[in-house]
Amino acid sequence: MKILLLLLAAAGLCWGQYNPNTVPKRTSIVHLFEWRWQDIAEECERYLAPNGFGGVQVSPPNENLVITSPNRPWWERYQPISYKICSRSGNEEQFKDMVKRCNNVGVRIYVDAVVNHMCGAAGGSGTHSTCGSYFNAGNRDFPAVPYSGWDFNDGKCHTGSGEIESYNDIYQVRDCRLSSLLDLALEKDYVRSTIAEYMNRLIDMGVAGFRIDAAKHMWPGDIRAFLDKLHDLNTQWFSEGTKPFIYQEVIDLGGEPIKGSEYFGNGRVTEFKYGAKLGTVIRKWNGEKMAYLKNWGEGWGFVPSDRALVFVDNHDNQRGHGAGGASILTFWDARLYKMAVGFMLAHPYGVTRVMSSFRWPRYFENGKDVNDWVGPPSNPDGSTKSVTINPDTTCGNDWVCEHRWRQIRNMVIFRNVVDGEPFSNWWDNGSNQVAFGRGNKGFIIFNNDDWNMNVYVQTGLPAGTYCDVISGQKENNKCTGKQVFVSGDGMANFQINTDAEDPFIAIHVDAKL
Ligand code: QV4
Ligand code: CA
Repeated sequence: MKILLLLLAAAGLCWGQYNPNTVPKRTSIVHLFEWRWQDIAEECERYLAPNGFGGVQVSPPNENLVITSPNRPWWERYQPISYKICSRSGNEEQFKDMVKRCNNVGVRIYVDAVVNHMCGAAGGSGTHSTCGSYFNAGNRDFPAVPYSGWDFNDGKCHTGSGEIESYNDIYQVRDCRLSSLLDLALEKDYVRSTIAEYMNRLIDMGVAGFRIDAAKHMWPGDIRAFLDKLHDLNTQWFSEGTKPFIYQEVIDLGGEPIKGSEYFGNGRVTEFKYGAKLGTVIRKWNGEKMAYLKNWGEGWGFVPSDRALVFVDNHDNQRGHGAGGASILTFWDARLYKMAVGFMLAHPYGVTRVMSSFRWPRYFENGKDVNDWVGPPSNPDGSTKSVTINPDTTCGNDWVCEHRWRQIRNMVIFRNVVDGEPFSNWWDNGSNQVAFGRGNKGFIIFNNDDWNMNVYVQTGLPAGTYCDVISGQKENNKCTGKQVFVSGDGMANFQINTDAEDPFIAIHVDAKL
């Protein structure tokens, strides 16, 4: 009996942490990188809810170091000074208002939790922080938390520099400094409790889960320890006993001793192989072809689907930070990017996250983007510019808004329509023309070959006329783009020229005339 109860408790504890806590039939998350809380609140109401987005990953909301050299880089937000909700995205009132308004229209908020470290060792001392809290990095003094010298790993790290010098040494990776960032002593109950208190304040406001930044640099058991202290989600929007969704940033491309699987007990992990491999395939590098995607997912050595959080690019590797390398596709390669995102959203593997970026003056010198640091569109006083919406529904002020691109938005809807349906009716030409369906609800076909495609394939869909949701969509019972005719036996003809603007077609039962 005791064992049974323990098992039930364990199962109960585990379940919630893998589930994004989205409302039914809303399956994707969008990362509104560096957006202001006010803009996110409006986006939830005017765009995300009406188009079936499940939730938003927001940039770190806590107080951070203000860096002026270079001038206000995006990465200053990964250098915490305190856990006050106070950043370039807005203050605590604005954050609360966003969480409430998004939840009220069924869009969840996930917070990027930076809890492995505080600011860099050379962060100086003073009040140059986003809320003006005093700190002294040299003395390890962060009175606004408060943390002091005892709360850092200086004594525990055994490298000469105090930095992580080798990713082959699991002790260095966890106990030494990542890029000089002051490493918190997470084995201390005080530190664990302080982190849990910060996360609980956010949970009580209504957030639905967390991205755990730099999870690889924390012991899985230490993460577990602060997760065990977390409240259940706010019952104003979630049913009683709901645990926060947890996805941990562990970059495991293979070849290092630390594996993503060590973190499964806490929640999902980011599967970085996904975007790196998909980019390689769609770029046709290293002899890869789309035909090889037939067993995409675990068949490619990825973590189990129910443990994966996946994306084509993220805020790091879209600009050469983090991992993935040159194969990563981004909005800068729009045509290939839309194919990759389309493939991801059609495929059943993992919880999917769509990236939404800002444009920056990308400039390569010797293969490196020297402007990889440039922060969000901002005003002369350093404040972040608002996201303006153009008459054609795209965004202004240098916000890229990939999530508003018709092809991507319509594939987010596709994923909702086919939710729970099996991967089916795979077809390929042995090269880069491939197709697959999701049960009898949806079907997608790609031509990434250098020649035109004209094929009859089995879609698995009921007979009828369908609107392609890539070239257009269904509006007033008409198609604004291409039409596809599915005959009584489920077969359909698809023609995609190699120079098509978007060389793929997707149809689903909600876009049937
Ligand atoms: C540098 C040197 C130090 C030196 C110091 C002196 O590296 O050795 O002592 O200057 O001043 C920035 C700078 C970096 C600087 C550091 C400290 O780029 O040059 O140190 O600040 O001042 C983001 C950026 C980092 C940035 C960091 C903090 O990507 O460039 O560092 O924010 O501002 C690994 C990890 C993975 C990580 C990934 C980038 O396993 O966890 O690297 N990804 C996450 C986030 C990422 C963030 C962090 C982790 C850190 O997604 O955005 O790093 O929170 O793969
Ligand atoms: Ca650490």
